[in-house]
Amino acid sequence: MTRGRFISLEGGEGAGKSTQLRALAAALRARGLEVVETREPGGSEGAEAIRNLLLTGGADRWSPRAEALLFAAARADHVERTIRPALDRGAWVLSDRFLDSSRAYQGMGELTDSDILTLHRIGSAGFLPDRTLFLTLPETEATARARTRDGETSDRIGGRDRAFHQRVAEAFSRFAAQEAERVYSVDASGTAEAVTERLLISLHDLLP
Ligand code: Z5A
Repeated sequence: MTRGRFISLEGGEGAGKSTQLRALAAALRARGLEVVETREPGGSEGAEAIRNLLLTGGADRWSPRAEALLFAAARADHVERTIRPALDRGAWVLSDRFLDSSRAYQGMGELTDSDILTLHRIGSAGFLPDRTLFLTLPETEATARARTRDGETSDRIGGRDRAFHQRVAEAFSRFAAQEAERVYSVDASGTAEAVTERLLISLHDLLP
């Protein structure tokens, strides 16, 4: 039995990750692969309960340290209960966000990138995706897409200011530059079909 592949989709709010995750899953299934679609925070029973704690409530509900630990705890459960078992039976796992989101959102303030990687080593034995697809979209376009869907409402973290989201985007770009063997930047502009084609090209060498 060949082990499956683990692919994460990353990017800012409104970039089209959820849309592309569904489209990519359909394209991979059409090639005869078993595909598990999952997300973070969440993706297992325990992690979905933690998601609710993380994304609801006031802006200061959690301290930065408590927030980072909750994301790491949710990820540990997700990896153990959902991702590893699926990979072991040969399935491909597509996750809407994973570790790089914690590095970009929680690892550039009170905590550093190295702190987040340490939490990940403790929580999930440093487990990494086979490939991370970073969807890039100009901020104005991403905001317009998110607004079309949500109006003016956003979750606890999505509601942070523009400068915060700019730093997140810069962090993702840095990961793509520094970890080019794993993190691929993919242009998320244009039609959903065109973006899916680009994503498939970025997975070309991994496809059976
Ligand atoms: N977070 C964190 O801080 N640390 C962590 O470790 C993790 C997460 C794992 C999760 O929010 C929040 O948690 C997130 C980061 C933080 N907060 N922020 N920011 P979420 O899971 O609820 O949502 P999200 O991950 O931020 O994504 P999103 O807002 O759902 O956006 P998306 O998935 O990238 O986009 P979409 O839903 O696919 O598309 C948005 C709209 O655009 C929708 O109406 C689509 O129909 C439309 N769309 C999609 N593609 C196109 C194209 N090509 N053209 C035109 N319109 C399109």
